[in-house]
Amino acid sequence: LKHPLNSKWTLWYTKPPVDKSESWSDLLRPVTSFTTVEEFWAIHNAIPKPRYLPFKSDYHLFREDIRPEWEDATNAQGGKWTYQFKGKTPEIDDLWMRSLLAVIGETIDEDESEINGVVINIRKNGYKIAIWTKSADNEEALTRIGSKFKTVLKLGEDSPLEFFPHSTASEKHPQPSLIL
Ligand code: M7G
Repeated sequence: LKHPLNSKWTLWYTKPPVDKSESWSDLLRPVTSFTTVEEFWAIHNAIPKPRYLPFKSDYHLFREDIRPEWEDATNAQGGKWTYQFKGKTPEIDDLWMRSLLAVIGETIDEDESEINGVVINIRKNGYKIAIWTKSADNEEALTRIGSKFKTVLKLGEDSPLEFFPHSTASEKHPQPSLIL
């Protein structure tokens, strides 16, 4: 018996650069796609968990036909709710799994089409987990999504989640347009 998900999802991986000649698009690759809960678990159990990934790598899980890039037509008008975990964060694998389940299970938003994907960045100064949305100006929907995402990430009052429109991605010091 297979339990179908509402969408087909693709997992992407960004590998760390070996030298400076490699561009963003050289490093980003689709890994695999799935359409059922059972396929999700088989993949999740087979691939390295975030705490085993090297610095400067990312996982991206996006809905079918959406590339995990600001330039993608479905992302271009959107943005991301993001949180930076400082330091070692031993529970990061669990928080990433909770984020994946919330996104593929569509439990974060009743309007499922608002969420495009979810990303984890492995960086020297800590992990970042972000949910990418289709729009950046629908404050009511974004606030609803952000509050649920805070629960998924187990963030308290003193841990602000920040929303950045992708239109600010190329700025040197982008400022969040919403904070929860
Ligand atoms: P990051 O991985 O979002 O955050 O961006 P970081 O600063 O914590 O590492 C790192 C760099 O990757 C950016 O400065 C861009 O050069 C490149 N990059 C990341 N993203 C998500 C994109 C994207 O969507 N499109 C393009 N063209 N470059 C990107």
